Amino acid sequence: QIRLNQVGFYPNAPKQAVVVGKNYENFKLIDQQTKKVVFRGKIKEAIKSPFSEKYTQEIDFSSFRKKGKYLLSVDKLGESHPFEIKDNALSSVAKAAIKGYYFQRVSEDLPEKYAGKWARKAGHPDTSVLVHANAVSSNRPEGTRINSSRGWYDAGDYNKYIVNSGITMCTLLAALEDFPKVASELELNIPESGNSLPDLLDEILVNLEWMLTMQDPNDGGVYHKLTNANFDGMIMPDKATLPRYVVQKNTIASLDFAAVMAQASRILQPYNTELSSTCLKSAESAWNWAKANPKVFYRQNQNNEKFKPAITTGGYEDNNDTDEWFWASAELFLATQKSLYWEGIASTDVYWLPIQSWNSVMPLGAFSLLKAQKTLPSFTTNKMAQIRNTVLKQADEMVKDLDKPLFRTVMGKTANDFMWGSSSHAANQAMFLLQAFQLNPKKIYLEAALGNMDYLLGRNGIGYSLLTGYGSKYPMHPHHRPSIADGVDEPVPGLLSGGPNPGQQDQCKYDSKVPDESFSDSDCSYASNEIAINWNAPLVYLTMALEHYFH
Ligand code: 9MR
Repeated sequence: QIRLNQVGFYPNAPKQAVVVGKNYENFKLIDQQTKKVVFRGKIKEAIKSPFSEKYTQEIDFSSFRKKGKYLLSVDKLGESHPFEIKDNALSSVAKAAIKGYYFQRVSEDLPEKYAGKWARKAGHPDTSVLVHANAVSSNRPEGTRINSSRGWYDAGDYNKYIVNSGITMCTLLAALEDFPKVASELELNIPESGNSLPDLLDEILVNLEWMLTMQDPNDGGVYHKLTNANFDGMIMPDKATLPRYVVQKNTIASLDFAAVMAQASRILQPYNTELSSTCLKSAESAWNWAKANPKVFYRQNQNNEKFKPAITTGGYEDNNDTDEWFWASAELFLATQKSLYWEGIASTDVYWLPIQSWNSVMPLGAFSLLKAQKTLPSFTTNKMAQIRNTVLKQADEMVKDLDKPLFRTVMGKTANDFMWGSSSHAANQAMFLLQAFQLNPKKIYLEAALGNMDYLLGRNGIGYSLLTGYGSKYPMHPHHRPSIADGVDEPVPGLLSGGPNPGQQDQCKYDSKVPDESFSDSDCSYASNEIAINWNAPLVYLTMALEHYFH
């Protein structure tokens, strides 16, 4: 009943825990080794949940800064999970969250040397992928096969989706750009470790290479996904050998691709000029395709009425392309300084920004523009002021009344925070706050971001650390095919579970319908306990940021 970050606290940062219940009065901090009480304090007054009959009370031991291994003890209740106070308190989490991508690699063996007991054979060579009937073009008639090898599996399934790779790659590239020193210090023990590039970049390149193959070289259009017709069973990747297809080129996929490639061309410049210019060319031709083919949306069911075989895997359908135009415009403008790309920014109102997600990418463009604002020409000044004010105004709104929410976190102020992939929402809120912090270093933005990290590692309504392998209690049965089929008890480590989702869009047994508790640690629960590349990415950004600011 004592909910707290089960991994670690930085000596110089806030330290909070939350007790579920009311009427508790005192807490003690106990040194795990000596069993001595090293700190005592009063527990704060109870707060009633807006979602249920639950009460919570806050414990604050921020002023205790001595490094060591501890647990909290609450009179009449018991002890918490153990945790550490130490420097680089979250570097193990940062490494694991990036290494999670290594475990998602397609088309290559994961030998024991890098993968430990989760070693496995390569799955899905993807060297002979069919162009689906809904994706044919004059240069690639039906039956054409293309090489579209490598990349990462999207999630618990074995398909590869451009739209979702979009936000994922952008977020990881931003982490590399914003925290290069942290990146250079994180050694992941992947096959490329020890080459001249940071391991994070090596890992990013695996998926970048794949993404480049998803563009039709003839016209620049980008396929929506590389997929089976139907989801594979719960088998290991090398046993999954059904035919693979690339499906319909469309505007959203092309713009997401254009944005990532433009951003990559900018960030890769100092590392690999040749790849950087390839990326820029690909970005501009994808943009040109989108200009010539506006409002071509991916509609799986409509396609299935006309084309065979029917495709029933993840849809990633998005009806609104305004944000993708904004994002691609921003990245192409930053990469080329061509004023034609500014038009997409100038013509868009940015008086409000959602928290970024796979289908809501305007913030991604805003974040990149803001970072570059000092170098931008004067005609951008008014618009940039608007974007900056919006980010700061919303960050202020997010951190308001932080002593009121149940777990004293930005995450969970409202029931709407608990959607499919709610963990990524918590991490993305934190990333949003960190952009505000970079604009105006108000402590509260950074501390609120840390609060959401604590949420992810255990200070939450379910008492789980949501990262597999990290903390004392974490999901043991994520909806993740290799974790299910590999015969190893422990799930593949470093994967962020989706988290509480009262939508419960699967057929699993849940113990609660309450928004912040609606979670099922069972592998059938793709709606609350799947993992996904776009969920790990903001966790990577967040942990790298915290390592940067608190070390
Ligand atoms: O993350 C996606 C979530 O926002 C959607 O509500 C959900 C249903 O369409 O799909 C999620 O994405 C899944 C994708 O379609 C297929 N691979 C697994 C993804 C995570 O569950």
